[in-house]
Amino acid sequence: MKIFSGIQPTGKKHLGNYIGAIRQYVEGQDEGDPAIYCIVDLHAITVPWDPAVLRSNVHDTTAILLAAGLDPERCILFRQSDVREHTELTWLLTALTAHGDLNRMHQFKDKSAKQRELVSAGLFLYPVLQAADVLAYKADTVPVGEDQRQHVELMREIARRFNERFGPVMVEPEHRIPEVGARIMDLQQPSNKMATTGGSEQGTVYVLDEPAAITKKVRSAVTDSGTEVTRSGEGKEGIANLIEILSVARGSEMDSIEAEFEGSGYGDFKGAVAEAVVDYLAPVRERYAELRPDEAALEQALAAGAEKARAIAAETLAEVRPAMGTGPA
Ligand code: AQP
Repeated sequence: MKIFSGIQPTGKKHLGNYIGAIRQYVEGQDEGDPAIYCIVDLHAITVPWDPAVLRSNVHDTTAILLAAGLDPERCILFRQSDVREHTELTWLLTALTAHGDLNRMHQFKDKSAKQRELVSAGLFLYPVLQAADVLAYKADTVPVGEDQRQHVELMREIARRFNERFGPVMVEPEHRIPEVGARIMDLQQPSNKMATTGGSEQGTVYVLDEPAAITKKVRSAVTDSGTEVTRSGEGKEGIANLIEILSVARGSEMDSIEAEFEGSGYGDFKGAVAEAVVDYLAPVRERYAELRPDEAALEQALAAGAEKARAIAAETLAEVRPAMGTGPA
């Protein structure tokens, strides 16, 4: 099975990114043949950015992924802009993508509504670049959080359209969305997903947060006026989110967590969640501190990954160009 997933170099990755995506990447590296993970710096320039910060954020994200357990010997980890085939394939795929479909993408609607200055054409084409990322490797599995479901559906549609028109070159990828933790919510606004943009600082747990900060954020999470640690019932979004987080952090079933905290009140429960999240993220934070200073080593890992990635993507493009009639026959 070929696995592909991309992650934005937004520097401060949060618990939602970790539980929804990074955790799956680590698990996928022994299953994937190969497992390919891409730091998508070209996606990051679809909203306002600072060039120096972007470069530094790529290093931050690389170090977080390595600290979380990605091993460049067991997966392919690279920077998107190092493999030019992604941009070429994006343009070729725009010819097969309906403008109306891109207009319907929730992420475009949300992010364009928030832009104060320029709504870039890149933001509109974001899902096509994402389709090119995945289709260039003929990946069959795409581990992502729930928010990316619609984009994976679109890349399947683009792959089908390509194959109908030009022959069976593309593989239609399937998303892999985790059963628990696919949509971690903001701790202060539990009806919104935890997010890099638009979330609340206090409601967002960062992978690199110090234990005291994590504890404070979890302890002040918005819940409800009740006392029951249960996922069912009106207004239980906050508690349900904490149950889900605890379930992943501890590796235990959500039902057994509800049973364990029956009748114990929210204080004890939040204390347990805080402790579990601190323990869950501590090894990553510690390893990150060791890895992040050596930028030459991070660049070396990315360059080696890009070479392996390029070899695969180049083969796909060598099939795509003649099929579409671009370049020499
Ligand atoms: N709240 C979440 N719960 C579970 N999974 C999530 N993901 C994002 N938010 C949650 C998953 O993380 C992966 C990487 O996302 P990205 O590359 O889009 O990174 P980002 O832009 O920094 O993450 P956000 O929070 O989604 O930022 P916004 O909304 O500001 O763009 C993806 O697989 C995603 O599903």
